[in-house]
Amino acid sequence: MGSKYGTIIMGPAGAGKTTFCSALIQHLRNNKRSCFYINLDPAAEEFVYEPDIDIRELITLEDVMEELHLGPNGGLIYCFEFLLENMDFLTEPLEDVTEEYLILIDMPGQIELYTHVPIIPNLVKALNRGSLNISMCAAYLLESTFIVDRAKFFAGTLSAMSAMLMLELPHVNILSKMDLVKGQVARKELKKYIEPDISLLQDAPESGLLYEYKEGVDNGDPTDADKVMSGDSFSKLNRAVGNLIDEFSLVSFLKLDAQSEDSVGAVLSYIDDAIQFHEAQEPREPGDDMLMDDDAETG
Ligand SMILES: Nc1nc2c(ncn2[C@@H]2O[C@H](COP(=O)(O)OP(=O)(O)O)[C@@H](O)[C@H]2O)c(=O)[nH]1
Ligand SMILES: [Mg+2]
Repeated sequence: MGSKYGTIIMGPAGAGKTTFCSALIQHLRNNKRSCFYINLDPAAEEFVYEPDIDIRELITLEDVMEELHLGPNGGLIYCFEFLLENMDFLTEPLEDVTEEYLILIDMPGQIELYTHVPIIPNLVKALNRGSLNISMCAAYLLESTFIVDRAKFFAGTLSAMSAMLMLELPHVNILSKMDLVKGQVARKELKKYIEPDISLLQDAPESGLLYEYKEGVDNGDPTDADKVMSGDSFSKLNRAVGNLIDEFSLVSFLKLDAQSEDSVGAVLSYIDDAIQFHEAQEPREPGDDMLMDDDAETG
């Protein structure tokens, strides 16, 4: 059983990770809970709440790209390899963080980091080693506007699943920016995305998953494309992907609107459950925070 608690917040660029962190910090403050905020995005720009640890004080993507002539993806991988070689930067300040804190780790969005290289698993292992022993869960954000494009949504779901399998941590999937699709998607339709329904991949004429000839653009050779996109093998592939997601029925989503206190609180309660945060807290009486009155019974 760990004595420190945290969550690592992942997902593609622009999914709303940093906004979610800010909303969580605000919510934790409102509920008199402590938080330890770590930024691991070496290209991050601005923060509403100053991070307690900031990778940019160790290394920035800008410097790496300039000095090593690397592109943004290679540069990011370099930053993380550098962090892994200098883990004291992260682990030393964490030694003093106590069990009442929720440690939030705000990650960059490059998808390669989650699906291709074992950098995040190594990072997570380093945070679990020895005296740190952080009980951690992964929160994977996907933005809800993806559901207008089913292919995009399922690609996102697969990347969430890939992160889930690589990390072997309790995992919470989150559909962010729900305010943007509110009123645009029927509840019944939305449910198919919250618990991904493979029929979405099968009867999807408007989804871009079936080939459609468009006037006035270069469609390539329509007979070839037709064969591939509406052919047997393409729908077989779709079915196989759908079944894969279905079999790992672990992929379902919580809905998040970062502007809504209730919504943030609801997602937080799933995270708390996943890391068993409340079980570990000292049992408290309602008056514990007040100074002990001389007359009070101390039992
Ligand atoms: N409408 C809406 N916009 C959001 C929400 N969360 C984030 N955003 C916007 O999405 C953009 C990217 O958010 P950010 O938190 O920086 O994403 P990150 O790259 O995953 O850290 C910003 O312009 C945010 O203001 C939300 O719940 N609703
Ligand atoms: Mg961010």
